[in-house]
Amino acid sequence: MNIRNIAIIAHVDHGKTTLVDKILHSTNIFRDNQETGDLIMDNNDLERERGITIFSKNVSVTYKDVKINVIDTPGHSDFGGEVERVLKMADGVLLLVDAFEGPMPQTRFVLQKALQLGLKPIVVINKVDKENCRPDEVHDAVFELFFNLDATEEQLDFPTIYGSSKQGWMNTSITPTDNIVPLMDAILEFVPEPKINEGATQMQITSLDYSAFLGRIAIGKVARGSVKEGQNIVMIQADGKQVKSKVRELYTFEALGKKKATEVFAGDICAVVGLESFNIGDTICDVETPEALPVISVDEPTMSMMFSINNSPFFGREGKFVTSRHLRDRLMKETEKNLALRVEDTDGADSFLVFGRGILHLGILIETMRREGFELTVGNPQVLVKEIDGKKCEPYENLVVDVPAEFSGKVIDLVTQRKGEMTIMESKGEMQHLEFEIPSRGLIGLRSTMLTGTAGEAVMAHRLLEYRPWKGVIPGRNNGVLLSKNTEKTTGYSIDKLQDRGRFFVDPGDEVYAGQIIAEHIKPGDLNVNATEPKKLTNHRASGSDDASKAAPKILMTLEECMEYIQQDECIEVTPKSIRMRKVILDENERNRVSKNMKAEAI
Ligand SMILES: Nc1nc2c(ncn2[C@@H]2O[C@H](COP(=O)(O)OP(=O)(O)OP(=O)(O)O)[C@@H](O)[C@H]2O)c(=O)[nH]1
Ligand SMILES: [Mg+2]
Repeated sequence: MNIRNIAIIAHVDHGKTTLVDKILHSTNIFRDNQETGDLIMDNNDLERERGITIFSKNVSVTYKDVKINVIDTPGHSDFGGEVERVLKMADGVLLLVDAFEGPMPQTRFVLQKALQLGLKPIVVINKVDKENCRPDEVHDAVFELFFNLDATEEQLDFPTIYGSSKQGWMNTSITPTDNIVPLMDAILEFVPEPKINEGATQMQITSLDYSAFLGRIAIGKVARGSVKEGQNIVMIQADGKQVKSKVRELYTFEALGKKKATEVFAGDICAVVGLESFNIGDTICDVETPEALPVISVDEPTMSMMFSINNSPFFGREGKFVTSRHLRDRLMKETEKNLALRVEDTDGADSFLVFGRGILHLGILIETMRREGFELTVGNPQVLVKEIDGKKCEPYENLVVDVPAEFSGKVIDLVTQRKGEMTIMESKGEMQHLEFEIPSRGLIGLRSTMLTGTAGEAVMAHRLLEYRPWKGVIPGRNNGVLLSKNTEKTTGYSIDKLQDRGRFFVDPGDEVYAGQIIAEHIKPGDLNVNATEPKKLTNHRASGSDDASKAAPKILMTLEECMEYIQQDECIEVTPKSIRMRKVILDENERNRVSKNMKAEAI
């Protein structure tokens, strides 16, 4: 059978998953009575809630008797390494670009990877239904990007399709149609058939899947020969070590699922069950002639966070898994499938240092763990500093901000305070397009300040550039916090009294403990407050006013917002039901003593 293998790549939110959904629908893979919601591809709970793709996924459709394996990839930069790996299964890519936003930092990254692999992209200018979109300008910008990334003559001669994945149409011009046929035809025309190499079995594992029944499943494209059910094979690992194993079961991708196969030939993508302890990048080989494919580089972590057991006074109230043993086992298990993650033991038996690719990457792990019933404490995220040529270096990122012109001064101000330097400023429709180079440290906590500073109008994206020399002190959070003096239920009476001191993170009636961060101070400096005072009884009857109702609603912060909010001496208590920010040292006197000592040492 004729095969095409394509990966869909783009910046976050440019419409990849929506397009894959439309491809599935248009090829009629659903039975008439089958219920099909939107974004069937983002099928994991967290993906649905956040509306983003976290894991790349394989599906397959048949169009004009050709089997098309489609790989949907995540667009968020924290998962860029995943895209790079799965591109190894593709013989062509659809590069989606939002017809308004144009190329963004992650567009550049994924395109660069595709070009380096010698793939010839089909450019899809998506979302041309959007008001104010600028498909022609965006097309020019994409061409320029290809050019800047040293595309070959052939790659520069890319075909372009315009359309709206949301409305379900694609065309070779911006004139709407009622189907995606022009795109499907372009795939058949421009994506080369996979190379069919005859010879002994060779297949590199580029991705993995889990099944409660089958265990870990290895996914990759058969590069040479074929893989057979029951075949004895050798896996060659990155360090050259060879491990014998056996293909227990074999599957190819069909529609949204997998179909059992007895033999899969070079060029097709398949899933292998039964391999013990494989790693991404291992080559599955014939036993007689084991030959490895080039090693896949796994992305280095850029950020670390301390994970410890929960030691707050509310320990054990809400979670099932609370011991350091639970925590360690869970983290170690995660490293089996979460490639960019690294876990190190520390001097303390209850704490582990976890390294990841960014706030979202680590945040999703923590969120997954709390849903499984874990309680834990996490510290503030730290970027990884490296010594290069004897110099202390830190990661730098390319930051892109699109904002209405009236706010651009404010944005430049905020970024420069955090040691960012502007490299580009141009207008894009009615928006101002700003680009900066900024230490990753400076980005932590920037999003919320930026949104507050621009009335929620700023759209920002960033992507790792490289390590550069350490840029010196970057100011942390401006405001201090209000800390609870005692462990009790807060009262509407006291919160009401404290309203002009800070903006609260808790509601009247919430239980808090001493040392918990219950509000943001309106000024710099921390304040210990009593938020649990009951209303004084007087001889007068209450006038019917309820103090609780006067308090402003609490500020709701997501886990990742909390991660960006806390400072060095603070941490977050995470349980299945609650996320609380607190001081590492809960006792007020102890805290004061330590901070005095620290100040003394600094002098
Ligand atoms: N107006 C318009 N909106 C679209 C179009 N395609 C997708 N969207 C919307 O854009 C948002 C993101 O779409 P997704 O398909 O999830 O984007 P994605 O590229 O898969 O995003 P990640 O997987 O997170 O990188 C959703 O709200 C879609 O409804 C389009 O053609 N026009
Ligand atoms: Mg997606």
